[in-house]
Amino acid sequence: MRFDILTLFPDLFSSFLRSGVLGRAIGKGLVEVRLTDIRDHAGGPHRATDDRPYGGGDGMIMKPGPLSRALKSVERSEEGCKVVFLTPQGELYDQSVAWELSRLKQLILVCGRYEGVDERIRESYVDLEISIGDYVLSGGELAAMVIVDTVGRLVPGVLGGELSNRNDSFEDGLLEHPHYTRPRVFEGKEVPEVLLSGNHEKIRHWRRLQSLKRTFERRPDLLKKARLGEEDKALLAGLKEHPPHD
Ligand code: 9D3
Repeated sequence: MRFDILTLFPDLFSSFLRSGVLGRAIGKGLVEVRLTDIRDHAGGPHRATDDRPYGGGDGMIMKPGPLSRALKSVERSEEGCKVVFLTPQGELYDQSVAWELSRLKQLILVCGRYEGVDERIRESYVDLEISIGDYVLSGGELAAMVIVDTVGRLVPGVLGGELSNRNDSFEDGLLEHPHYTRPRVFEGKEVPEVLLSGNHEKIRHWRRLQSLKRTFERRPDLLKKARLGEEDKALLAGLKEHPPHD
């Protein structure tokens, strides 16, 4: 899968793209990321990429010319290519959107800066607008990293030896159970007995109950969409009957 990122701050991406799961996927050629510096497509002696808003008001707007030239410079795959604009006004991003995007061959991610982008760019070039959440970023770059990270790990082969997506938190819509590693006693706190029992059926059951408990307590909104089996529903009914208070 290929990502093309259009940005005024390409340097923000370098360590991100070299690190961890994604860095390895790029090294293996499973994921390709190309950066386009929008300023390289700016004209005039000052290479301006922003200008004042028609109608007046505070803040600056990204000029359409440099952005459209940057977009036209990107080599496009014949099929399975979408232009995504990162904006606070976009569709709220979640794991199901990540799965949909992972079916594409190429994503062109447009990062805005300043107060916004000339509306005609959205009308003429943008297929999809995405927001990563209800908080204010300084620009689209962090959102683009979120998209590349989340979609990149869904590309077949990227999560080779690591945890598979099936077992990943959120793939069944629940929060994860608690995790423990050595030592068995840390600052006076013991690892739960059941995890040392060697009884894998009991461990599986305990972990599932912890997952349901945590989701019930912290993110009850997730339970509506979660993929629950009959055993889960029974455990959940028990939790609702006797709410946990530890
Ligand atoms: C002053 C009015 N602001 C609207 C809340 C304007 C504005 C704020 C922040 C315009 C652009 C931005 C920069 N944000 C993004 O480019 C962005 C973003 C975000 O701020 N939150 C969540 N998702 C995203 S995706 C891109």
